[in-house]
Amino acid sequence: MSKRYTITAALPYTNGPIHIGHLAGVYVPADIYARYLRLTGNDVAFICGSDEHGVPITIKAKKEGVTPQDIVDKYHAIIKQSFVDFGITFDNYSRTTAKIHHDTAQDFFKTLYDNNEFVEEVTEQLYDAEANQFLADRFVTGTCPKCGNEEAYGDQCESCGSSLNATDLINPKSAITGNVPTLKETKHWFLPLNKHEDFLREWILKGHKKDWKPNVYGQVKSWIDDGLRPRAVTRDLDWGIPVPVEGGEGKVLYVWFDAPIGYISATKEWAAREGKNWEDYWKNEDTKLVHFIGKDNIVFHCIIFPSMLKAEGSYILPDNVPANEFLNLEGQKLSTSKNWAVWLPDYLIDFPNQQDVLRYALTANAPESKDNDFTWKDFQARNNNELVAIFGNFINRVVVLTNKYYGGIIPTPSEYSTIDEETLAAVKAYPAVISSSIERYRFREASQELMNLARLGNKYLADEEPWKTFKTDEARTKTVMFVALQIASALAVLSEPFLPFTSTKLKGILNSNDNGWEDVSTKDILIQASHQIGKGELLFSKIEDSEIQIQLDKLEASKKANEAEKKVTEPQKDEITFDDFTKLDLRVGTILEAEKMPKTKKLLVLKVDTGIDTRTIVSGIAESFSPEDVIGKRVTVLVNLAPRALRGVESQGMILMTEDEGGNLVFVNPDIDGVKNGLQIS
Ligand code: B3M
Ligand code: ZN
Repeated sequence: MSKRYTITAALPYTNGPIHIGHLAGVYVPADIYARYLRLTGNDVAFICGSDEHGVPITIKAKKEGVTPQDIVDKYHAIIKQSFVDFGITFDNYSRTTAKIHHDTAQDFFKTLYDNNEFVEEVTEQLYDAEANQFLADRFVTGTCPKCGNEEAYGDQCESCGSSLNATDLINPKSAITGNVPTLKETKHWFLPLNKHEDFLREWILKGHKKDWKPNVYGQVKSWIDDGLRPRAVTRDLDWGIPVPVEGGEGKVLYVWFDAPIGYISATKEWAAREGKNWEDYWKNEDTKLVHFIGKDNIVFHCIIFPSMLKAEGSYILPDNVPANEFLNLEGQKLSTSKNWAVWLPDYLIDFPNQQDVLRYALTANAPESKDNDFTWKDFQARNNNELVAIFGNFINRVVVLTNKYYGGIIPTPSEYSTIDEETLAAVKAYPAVISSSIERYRFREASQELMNLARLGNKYLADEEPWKTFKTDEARTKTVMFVALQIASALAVLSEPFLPFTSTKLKGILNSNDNGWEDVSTKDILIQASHQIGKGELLFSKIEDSEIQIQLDKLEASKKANEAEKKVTEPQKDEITFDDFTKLDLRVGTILEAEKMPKTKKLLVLKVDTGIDTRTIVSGIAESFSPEDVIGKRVTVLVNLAPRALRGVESQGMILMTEDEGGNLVFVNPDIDGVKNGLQIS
């Protein structure tokens, strides 16, 4: 029986592209769920949009010397397009700078204000006198009072997920100037969460939400048990939605007050476009509201937003909030600021038309109950050992043999054998098996069940060996190929939520697109005898080590850049006199010969023409340069350094070197062509 669903996916901040952590945590599972619900005949509103307010955007704008609007316009377009290219099927992807959102958020605030749902209070807030700026949210960092994380923000600790007031932070520091903030009085409107504690306890803890994932239920329970406090829902900022009441001048709505309302405004925008009634999706008790988010957003979607909806009084509440944990990358936390990420736009360029490979790898390895790690090796293995070797291999054999034996015309089967009956019965069970996993938000499990169906197909062919019986038993071969084509047709349907691009390709190859999800379990025949299928194409191609190495090299370069960035500039050494300096005899020279010092990793033995003489100099550059690299190089030589014996070789001087951003050694080069060796540098 068809039901109505409003599915929301966390609104990404528009201060950078989408990366694999966002995809694994939120957008791929949400898209699998939305596709599945549509496939099974439900009325779905799949809603998202850009979260364009908030401090991170103003910090980035300041850093780049542009306006916040420039930043959000840039990244809204990049993010929106990358979702389309990756096959994330939002019914509407809106943005919170849209007028419909400003109006919706201000109306929402005004309703709560008029109903006295806020506490209006003048309190002392953190202030940075030098920046002339109140410090809230990411404008201030400090130690989390709950878990001791020293990089907690003014509104939230990403380590333990706690929502904080800036004044809770221990040893707060301004993110603008680094100064220690002072306190300054200012008026804000507070949502008294403590007033909603009984409702939240009743709604969530009194058994209603036992079907929420343990990681979500556990976090929410601990917050409620710790006692809820009023939360400021306005800010002294100039980027955001103006507070629409008397005394709100110069103040904006707190980004986490306005952003969740973005789900509502985006639904309104979509409903108006589609001629639907948006209230069916937000105010009808028959509608199931599901929020897909990462674990750092649990408090906002399970405590704050439901309290807002409850206080407003006319909205439904979320049925489930299946938050995922975090995805790490090659054993390290994903980080936008450190460029330690796999960015979706880059992936789409590096792996063209391989969206499904990443969708599958991220789903099969999703951080559904605990943080998990993405490695390029696992990505390669999922592709080569499962998508190519199991799913693709089965389809390829079925299509090639049908074309080879019957010119692509599906043969008429004879009587089924027991194994045929059992195999077809097993196929019919898969829609329910996969549905059960999806409906419990277990997408990893669901994706493996899909792969099991492909395994079933491979086993059937391997056991029945039509390539052998073709010569001896025509009738049997036709039956086996007919059954195998039913399995292929089932895969074309059931793969759609997980591998949408592959499903479309496979339906094209089979020249069949008229089976629905339920048909796989109810129809005896999914694809008819005498039906003409296509020639076929490889659904997946092997990913070579060299392609993975390119990605690993990219990450290595990021790591080096981060190390270089972290590299503090050495403080100046003790002062010397001019006389001291004149003691240094620096000359232009040329490296004539070079060889590795035996049994050492770092040393090259060089023959250097200093213009005075040709001398031996031992230099610790072998890890950055091969001997061939340096022969003929013009160098700066300190020639009057006392000779030193290194591994039995006397080194008579020093070649001047430094390090580049990536931490690689570079020559301090006299970049003056034609300068004779021996000329002094002073
Ligand atoms: N913009 C995403 C984040 O915290 C945040 C989600 C808003 S959903 C209403 O990374
Ligand atoms: Zn914490």
